[in-house]
Formats: sequence, C-alpha cells, structure tokens
Amino acid sequence: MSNNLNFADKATKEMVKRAGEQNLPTIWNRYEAQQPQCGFGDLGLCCRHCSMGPCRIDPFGEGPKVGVCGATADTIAARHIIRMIAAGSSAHSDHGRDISHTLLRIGEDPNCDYTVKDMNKLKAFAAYYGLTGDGKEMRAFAKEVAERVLQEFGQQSGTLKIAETAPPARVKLWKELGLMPRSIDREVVETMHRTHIGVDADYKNLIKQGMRTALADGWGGSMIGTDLSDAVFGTPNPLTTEANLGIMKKDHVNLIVHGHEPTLSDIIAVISQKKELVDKAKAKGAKGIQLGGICCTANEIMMRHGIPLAGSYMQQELAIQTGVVDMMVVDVQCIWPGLQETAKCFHTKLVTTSPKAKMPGFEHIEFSEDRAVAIATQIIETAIDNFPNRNGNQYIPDVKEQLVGGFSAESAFHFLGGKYRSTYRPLNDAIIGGRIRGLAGVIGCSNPNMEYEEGHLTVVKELLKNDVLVASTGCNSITCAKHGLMRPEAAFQYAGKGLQEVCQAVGIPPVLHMGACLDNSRILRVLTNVVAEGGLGDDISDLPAAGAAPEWMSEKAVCIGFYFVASGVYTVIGKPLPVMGSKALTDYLTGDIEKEVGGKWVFEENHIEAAHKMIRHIDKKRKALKLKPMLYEQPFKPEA
Ligand code: NFS
Ligand code: SF4
Repeated sequence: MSNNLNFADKATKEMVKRAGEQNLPTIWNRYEAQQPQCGFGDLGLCCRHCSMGPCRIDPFGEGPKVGVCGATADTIAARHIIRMIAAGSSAHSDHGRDISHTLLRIGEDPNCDYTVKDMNKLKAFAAYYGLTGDGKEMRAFAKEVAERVLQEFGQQSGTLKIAETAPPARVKLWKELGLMPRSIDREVVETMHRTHIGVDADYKNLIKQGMRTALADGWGGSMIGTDLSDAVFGTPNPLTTEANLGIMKKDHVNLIVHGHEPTLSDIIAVISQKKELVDKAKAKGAKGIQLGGICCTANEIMMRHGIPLAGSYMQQELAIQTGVVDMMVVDVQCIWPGLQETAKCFHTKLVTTSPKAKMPGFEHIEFSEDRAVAIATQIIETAIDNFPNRNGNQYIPDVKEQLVGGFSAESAFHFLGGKYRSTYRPLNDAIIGGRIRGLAGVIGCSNPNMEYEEGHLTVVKELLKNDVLVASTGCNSITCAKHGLMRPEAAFQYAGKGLQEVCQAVGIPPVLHMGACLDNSRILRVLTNVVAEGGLGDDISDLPAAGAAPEWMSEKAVCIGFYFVASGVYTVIGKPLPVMGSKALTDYLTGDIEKEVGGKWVFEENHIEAAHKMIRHIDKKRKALKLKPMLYEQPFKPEA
C-alpha cells in the first residue's frame, strides 16, 4: 500500500492520515485487504458464463489452454471485455432513458415540477429527428420529441438517428463496417446473447459487437442524456465556483449529493436556499444550508448551478469522516456500499433514492418525479433535522480551490468564438496556425491501484505545457478543479505560450470542464464541430486529437474508451484493459483495430510517456494535414 499513499491533494492526505489514527475504514484499506488480487481475472482469463466452469486459462505453465467448452484465451477475454462494455453502455443509457421519460412527463403532466429550460437546445435536438415544433406549444413539443427519442432505445428496424450526426465520413465508415448501432437496448441484449455459452467465439467478431454497443452509448444513450438534460435543466454556461472538502462549513447544514442522475439533485439545488428551508436550518442552530457534490452528480449541478464540488470518487467516505455531513443523498452509480461502515462512526444519514439502488445501512426515501419538489423538500428537511445530532468529532480540512466550469459544446466555443460568436473558426485557426498543438480529452475515474490523482495531473500538465487544449469530464474534472488547473490564470502557470495566448484572448482556463462522464458526448460533439468547421480533415480520425483515462476503474470507462476508439480517437489508459492474457486480442486492440476504425487503445502506465504518446499522435496528424509548424518552441520534441 505504501506507494499508493502519496497524495498530491492536501485535503485527502490529511483525512487519510486522520482515518489511520482513528481507525476509520478507507478504500485504500479495503484495497489492501484484497491483495493479492486474482491474476487470472486481471488478465481476462477467467470465465463464469456457465456452470461447467468457472474456467481459467493458464497463461504461462502447463495448465489448460481452453475452458471446459473449448473456449480459448482470446474468446474468454473478448467475451469478458464486451460484457463490461454492455454494463457501461447500460448504465449511461438507462440514465439517458430516464431523462427522456422526464421530458415525456413534462409533455404529459401539466403539474410537472420540471419544465423545458432551454427551448433552443430542445429544438436543435429535435432537428436531428426532423421535428421542428412549429405551431406546437412547449408541452406538446416535449411529448413529441420524447416519444420519438424513446424509439431509439427499442426500435426494431433501422439504426440510431442521432448517430447520423457524426461527421459524414464517419457515418459512412460505420455503415460499411456494420458498426451503426441499431437500437440502444438491442445492442446490449445482443452482446449478452453473444457472450452466453456457445455463441460467438471469434474475438474480432465479439469486439465488433462491443464497439457497436459502445457507439449505442456514446452516440446514443449518453448523447440523448446530455442533450435532453441541457434542454430540461439548462445548457451550462461558464461560471465560477470552488472544489474540495474545504467547501463544507462547520456552522451550516451540509448536504452532499452523490451519484449521477441530476433529476433529484437539480431540484435540491434549486430549492435548497428557499427562505422556509433556511429558516428551518436556523431554528436548529445552523447558519444556513451548504450543498456540495461528489462524483458526477456533483458535476451535473456544478455545471448548471455553480454548486461546489466537495470531492471526487475517491473522497466519498473522507467527506463523511469530516463529521459535518448531515446527510449524503445518493442516486445511482459509483456509490460504495462500504460508506455505511464509515457512517456508523458519525451522525451522517445515508439516503438512497433510486428504486434501482438500495444499500444496506442506508435509509431509503424513494424519489419519484411526480412529487419531485415534495420529496426534495423532505430530504432537505431530514438533513436539517440531523444537524443537532453531530457528535463532536469534526474536522474540515482547510483546502479548496477556485474553478471556472460549465463548458458545453455550444458555450465553450461560443466563448472561444469571441466576436465571431458561436463558431469553431477561431479554435480551428488556432490549431492550424500552430498556437494550439491539438486537442485532448482527459477523463475518468480514480482507482486505489495507483497513486491518487498523480496520473490525471501528470498527463494534463504535460499536455498543457505542450500547447494541447484539454477538455475534461467526470472525476478528472474534479481533480483538475481541486488542483487549480481550471482557474483562468492556470494558463500562465501551466500552458505553453501558444495555448496561453488563446486562453488569454478568450478568457478560458486551459482545461475545460465539460461535465459528467455522460457528457463525454459533448467531446464527441466538439470533435464533430471541429471537423465541420473545416481545414482539419474530413473525419474525427484526421484530427490532431487524443484521449486519455489515466486512472480508470469503471465499466462505463471501458465503454467510453471503446466508443472513442470506434469514433477514430487514439485512446490511452493508465492500467491495461483486462485482456492481456490474450496476445491476439491485445495486439488487435492496440494495433490493427486502427486500420479499421482509425482509433486504437494504448496501455501506458508511465504518465509522462502517456502524454508523450498522445502528443506524438497529435504531431502525426498535424503532419498528415500538412499544418504549419508550431508557432513557439515546444518542450516535447519527438524523435524524428
Ligand atoms: Ni465516470 Fe462519474 Fe467518477 Fe469514474 Fe464514477 S463518478 S461516470 S465512472 S468514478 S469518472
Ligand atoms: Fe468454462 Fe466455457 Fe462455461 Fe466459460 S462458457 S465457464 S469457458 S465452459
């Protein structure tokens, strides 16, 4: 464990030290207790898909090279990885479906607590389906769009309409390769079917289905989720707020929202400062109500309401260990059932709200959209009632940082457009003219199997130094925010001269917070807009761009990586996918797959080298596009 317990983040360092002294559980302890972890699983060489097994393949010795059914390492590893994709695609897409149902409710229920906040966004989205909304009032239009988009989840013929909004060359390629997703649910179901005992055993054929399932997420479920969230809750615009555990206040009721779907948390954000509620908090001896977020629910309500980010994935139990969290309310995804062990030592109330996610030791207050405001009020009141129960063991690390967040595919470059407004021209010109070397999406989780945040920070800083503009989502965003990389001044500290000039001219930080993991679809949209603006090739795979998830852990991250690869993006991860037990599959994913889809996987555990590989790829694309040399001297010069 020793080398994993270095923390760049002072707040985390203090809290983990304290946890050690007070014998409080942490993710790092539980990780340590699991060592050594199963090598077969790590290499993708175990299969439990039927009860003739479990089977495992011996990668080195004289042990079996096939399972009971005769499945080889290639088959077993490929089946396993595409089941991970199916799970990730399901998580995002079920979220997208829920948001579509929220829109449907707006359309059908005149007393609905939600409304369409951004009609322009809804119209732009509806246009993908040829719907104009002409002559329709808001509710009728919302219903029409919701009913149409819900077909994308279960239609029995055709392919996803929204996936056709990718660059035309990309859509053509997907059609030729048979990668166009047919319907979101269908791709997931077919992946489950093909990985059942005795169905698909051809690793390339399995990966092809995996990519189609991933595309059904990126260019389907996630994109629908992002676009409709913008329509219902508002498209984000740049705003200033703060990040890290220090955002909590000792003399306030601290309510932490955690998870992913904003339907409940957005309402909590809207009503939490209502006078009646604040008065109630005061009557209990608090000065007010402080909201904060963990994980992507945090990103969602930060983006739209400026609610501060309390911490990233790895800080969820540390937040409770401050002793000042009066309630942590969760929805779905990335929530540790182990939180209850920490909560037992404090007064913190843990509350689950989704019928899909109940947890032992959590109180369940079921959320229902038909009573959204009433339930959100009940939740806030329950948190307030718990304020007097604090038991004295309180400590808030005095650590927080400012950030500018709230960039969408529209606002980021609307902003970048400056006087041109709403155009990607200045961005493209900055790339073409050699001020910006390229674009990078750096995203994803953190993982106790490596030094917390070191991967994110090293990769991002190395890219900035070399004039690569970074778009960020998920927990990478929270890390970048906590470490000051999202302050406008950050460009002067971290960026190369060309990127500095661009950031200064338009007043943006060099790392753009584009939202939750679901909002990686915004990055797909940015890349599509850059292609459409012209001068940088015809397809996403022509762009000087690359992606990275230095500390990934979730199945969603696997799915995201696959949809980026299948969209033509060079994608680097810090820990290999669990496929290394199959040489053929590993070679394919990190090699030949690029010849088919234009993107590929790169496994690189050295974070500086990860950034350098991305930059080499960016340079290769710049060269192919015959772009001018960079305007200013670059610190990293790849060998010729
Ligand atoms: Ni993404 Fe967001 Fe964080 Fe990873 Fe989990 S919160 S959806 S999965 S851990 S980045
Ligand atoms: Fe073993 Fe084949 Fe069954 Fe998997 S599907 S558990 S490899 S027999």
